[in-house]
Amino acid sequence: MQVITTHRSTDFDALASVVAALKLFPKAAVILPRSINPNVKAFLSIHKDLYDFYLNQTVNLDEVTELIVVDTNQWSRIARRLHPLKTRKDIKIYIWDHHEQQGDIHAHYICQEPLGANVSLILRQLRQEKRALTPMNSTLMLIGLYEDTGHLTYPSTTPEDAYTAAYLLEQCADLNILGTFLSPAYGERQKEILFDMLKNPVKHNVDGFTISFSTQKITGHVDRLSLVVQLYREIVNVDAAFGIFIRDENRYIVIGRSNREDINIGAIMKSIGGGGHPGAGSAMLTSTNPKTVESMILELIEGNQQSSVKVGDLMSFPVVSIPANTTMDDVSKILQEKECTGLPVLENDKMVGIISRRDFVKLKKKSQWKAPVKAFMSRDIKTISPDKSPLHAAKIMVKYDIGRLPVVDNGKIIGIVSRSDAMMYFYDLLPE
Ligand SMILES: [Mn+2]
Repeated sequence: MQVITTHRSTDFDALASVVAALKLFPKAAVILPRSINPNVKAFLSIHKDLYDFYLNQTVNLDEVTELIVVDTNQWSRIARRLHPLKTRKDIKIYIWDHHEQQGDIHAHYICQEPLGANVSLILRQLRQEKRALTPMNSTLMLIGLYEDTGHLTYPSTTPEDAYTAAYLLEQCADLNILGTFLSPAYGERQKEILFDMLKNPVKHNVDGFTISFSTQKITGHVDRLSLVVQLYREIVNVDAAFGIFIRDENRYIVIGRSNREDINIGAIMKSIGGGGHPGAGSAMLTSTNPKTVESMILELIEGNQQSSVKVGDLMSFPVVSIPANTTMDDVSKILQEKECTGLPVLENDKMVGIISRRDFVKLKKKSQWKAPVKAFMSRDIKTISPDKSPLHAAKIMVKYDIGRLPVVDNGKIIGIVSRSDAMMYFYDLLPE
C-alpha cells in the first residue's frame, strides 16, 4: 500500500502537492496531519466530496510499502502516527521538497529543488507530459502556488513557478475561487498582534537596507504569525521585517520576512538555529533576550552585504568642476565640450551647487546668459561618501530623482558616481 503525506500546519502548497502526488500515485491513500491551516480547512470542508481523503484516514501501517512525502523532508514535521514507519527498513520512500535544508527522512527517490512552491516541483512531470487536470484540481494547485510565492512576487519565485501557473491557467484554474481562499481569514488574535506591532515600529538602516523589528508578548498558540509579519513588513514599508514573539520568559519565536533578494531570511534564520526560504523563515530561541536577537540579526544582514565594491570603486574622477562665477554661456560650452549633463560648482574649493542641462530652462532673457552660474544652479545637493555601497547610491538617486551624485570625502569632492555607473555594477558589467 502507498501512502502520501505532508507537513503539519498544512498550507495550500502542501495540500496541492498531495493532490499532485495523487496524479503520480493514483492508488495511494492520503494521510493528512491533524493540524491544518484554517483557510485550508475551510477549503476542504467545502470540497468534501471531491477530496474525501480528508475524512478517510484509517490506514493499517503494517500494510504500507511505499511512503510519499511532499513539501517537507523531516520526520518531526509529519503526522506522529506515521513515525513508527521511521524504523521500517522495507519501505520505499519518495520525497518532493522545495526546502533547501537537509532533512532526516532518508528517501530512495528525492526531488529537492528550491522552487517558490513545492507544487511546481511535483507538477513538472505532469506539465511536460501535458497531462490534463480537472479545473477544481488546477484551482487548488494554483492557490498553493500563489500562496507560497506571494502571487509570484516573493524573491524565491522561479521562472518554473510562473510556467506552472500558466499551465494551471490553461487547465482552467478558476481565479474567482482563488481569491476567496487566498484572502486569509485573519482572526482577532492576529489583528490584535498586528495592531500592537504597528504602535511603535522602529526602522533601522543597515547599509542601504531598511529593517524593522517588533517584539511582542504572546500567550498560548497563535498560528499565521508569519502572515502577520508579512503584513507588518508591507505596512511599515521596509526591506525586511522581523517579529520577535515572546512565548514565555525564555522562549522566543523569531519570524522574518524579506522583500529583497539580497537579504536571505532563510540563511539568517539558519545561522541562529532555524530555517526557511530566502523570503521567509523562522527560528525558535531559548535563553537569549530580544535585544541580543535583534543585534545578532542586524550583524548578519551587515555581514551578508559583503559586497566589497564601494562607491569609491565605481566613481569617475577627476571631476570637471566650475567656479561659481562662471557665466551660463561658458557653462553651456563646457557641458557640450565635456559631453556631460551636469557639473559641480565650486566656491573656494567647496562644492556649493550643481548645474545641469535641465537648469537651462530657467533662462528667460538673453542677458541671463552673461549671469554667473550660481544664480541658476541647484543648491540642494545630495552627496555620498566613497565607502558606501552602490546600492546606497542607487537608492539616493532614485529617491531624489538625480542622475549623478558627487562623492565627497572630508568635505572635498573626489569623484562623481552616475546612474549608469550604478546600473553597470548591478548588471555585473563592471570591468574585471
Ligand atoms: Mn511549501
